[in-house]
Amino acid sequence: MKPLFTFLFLLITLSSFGQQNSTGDKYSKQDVMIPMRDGVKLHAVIFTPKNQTEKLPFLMLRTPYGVDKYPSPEHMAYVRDMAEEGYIFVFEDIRGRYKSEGKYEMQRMSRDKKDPKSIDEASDTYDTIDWLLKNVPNNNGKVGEYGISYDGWTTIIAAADPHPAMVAVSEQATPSDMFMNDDLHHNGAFRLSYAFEYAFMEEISKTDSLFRFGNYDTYDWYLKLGPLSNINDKYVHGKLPSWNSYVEHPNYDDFWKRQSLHFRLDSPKVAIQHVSGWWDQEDMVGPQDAYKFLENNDRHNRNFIVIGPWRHGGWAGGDGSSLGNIKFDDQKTGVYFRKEIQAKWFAWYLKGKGDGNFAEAITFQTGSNQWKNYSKWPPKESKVKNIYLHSNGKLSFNAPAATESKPFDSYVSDPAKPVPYRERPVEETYGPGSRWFFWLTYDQRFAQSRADVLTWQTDTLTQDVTVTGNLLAKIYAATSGTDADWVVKLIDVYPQEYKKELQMSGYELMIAADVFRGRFRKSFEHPEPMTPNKPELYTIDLHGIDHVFKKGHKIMVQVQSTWFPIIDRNPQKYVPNIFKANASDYQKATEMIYHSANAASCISLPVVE
Ligand code: PG9
Repeated sequence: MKPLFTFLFLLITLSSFGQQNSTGDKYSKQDVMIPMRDGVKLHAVIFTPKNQTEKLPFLMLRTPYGVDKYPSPEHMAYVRDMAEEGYIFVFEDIRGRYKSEGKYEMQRMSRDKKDPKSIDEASDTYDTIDWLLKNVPNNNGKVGEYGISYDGWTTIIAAADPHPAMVAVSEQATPSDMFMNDDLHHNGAFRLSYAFEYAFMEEISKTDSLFRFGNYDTYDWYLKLGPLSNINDKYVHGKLPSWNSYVEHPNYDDFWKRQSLHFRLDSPKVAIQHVSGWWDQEDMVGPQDAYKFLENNDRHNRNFIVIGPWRHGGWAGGDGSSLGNIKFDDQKTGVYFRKEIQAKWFAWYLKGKGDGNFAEAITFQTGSNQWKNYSKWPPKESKVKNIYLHSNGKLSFNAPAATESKPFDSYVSDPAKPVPYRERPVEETYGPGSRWFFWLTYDQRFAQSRADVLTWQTDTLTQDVTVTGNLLAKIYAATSGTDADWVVKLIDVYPQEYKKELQMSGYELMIAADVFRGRFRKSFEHPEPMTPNKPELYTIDLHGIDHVFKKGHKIMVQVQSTWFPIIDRNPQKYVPNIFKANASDYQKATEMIYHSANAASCISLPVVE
């Protein structure tokens, strides 16, 4: 185990911490221990402006990642604009983490409201707010909360059951359902490297600690690991409660449902802004889902969404004019978000400043590289058009005819040689030199050259194709085994000679991608073996995009059956619980992807014409 000195995402997104210089700081810092209803005390740091001239609202962030490292707010890019405006900033260690007392539970379940001593993140937030209102002088009685990822989740959980003083929140990159999407699984396929490394980081001690792989390329480590049972047998010996839960809950049972936002949100009780990144490698779907759940009951028009061209938390630091290799025509999307969206949101709701005029949905449309406002997300204007797979690697808006030359293409998927999810070396997720943060933007040519990855592409586009809204992949597939994973990627292929930026010529940029674990095709609660060689339809949610495939580019689809080690290897032989599979259960299989007239695989694209 080694301490996490460097690479946790917070340290990156908040990297403009600058030097702490308490005498030069504009805010005074106070360390407090705040009592909760069950007697446990939580640690918080409070920053108050040194030259406070009026009563101010609180802006609060609650985190498992340790608040002692937070400098005076005007030194943090993430909140600098708001620090200039003037708030009382509160950063709190959640229960059981860093200097807070009590027991940590990852994504704690809702409390039993009949028991007055029972607690959860909402009650801890409530008790904190109660204490702040009474103990911090010169507050205006209003509270806002914000935060990214886990801190976004603590925000939305508090907003679902709010203290009356809470008026507005900005949940950013919250996970919504850890079995269906986000950090731990996608459509039931287990996010092995993330789930293991994160559980270790959070649960082996009270402070963040990285697992010591002793192997820079963790692809090798995970492959040599063999069956998943070796995690407990050889390395952590039952010490990680979350890992033990993954093993005990391989299907979509009550454990996952009770944790999911779907089951915890009803209507927006305070003004709520959801913030998401198109290339968020951890919790891309959470805010889109949370917006959707609340939108059904948004009677007071309090539910808003912002989606930009960002990695996980990328809006919190840096100027946001590029992401990995992708440039956005000099548009400083991060600066724009922080100044024009986030700061204005809280200024209006907490201080009554500004015009309170917020578009329901704000997206940064990629490809055209423009900010867009919509009155709903996804907007109604788009019309669904299917783009179909054909023989000979062709992709087109025409459905396959009965004369299609062959009904399917196939490949052999070998669990002993899985397709890496990004080019090796696959560094530790949060380890030194990690390229995890940008992997969704990496060039997919490395995968295209493998025999176990199938590729289809259109002719060169003669006009722009604008796709705005939610995508579905509808893939007819069969396996010679009794279980299989289907990974589907929608890719924007840059021109082979891209004069605008020569080094991007031929670049294959993933615009959307996801995985589906075949055993769950009929039910996520009750998996079933697949029938060998029987083609069946798999409908895979590829989520929202707002992207223009430009004239001169091509649209590509890639399909493969491994994405390792972000997704664990499917043994390809059905076993009741993959966490308990034996080494001998992992078997090669032939996978068939259909493109015939009566099994026409396609991606449904919401096209704007
Ligand atoms: N993606 C992280 C996480 C959030 C919630 C639960 C588990 C992990 C994070 O960045 O905080």
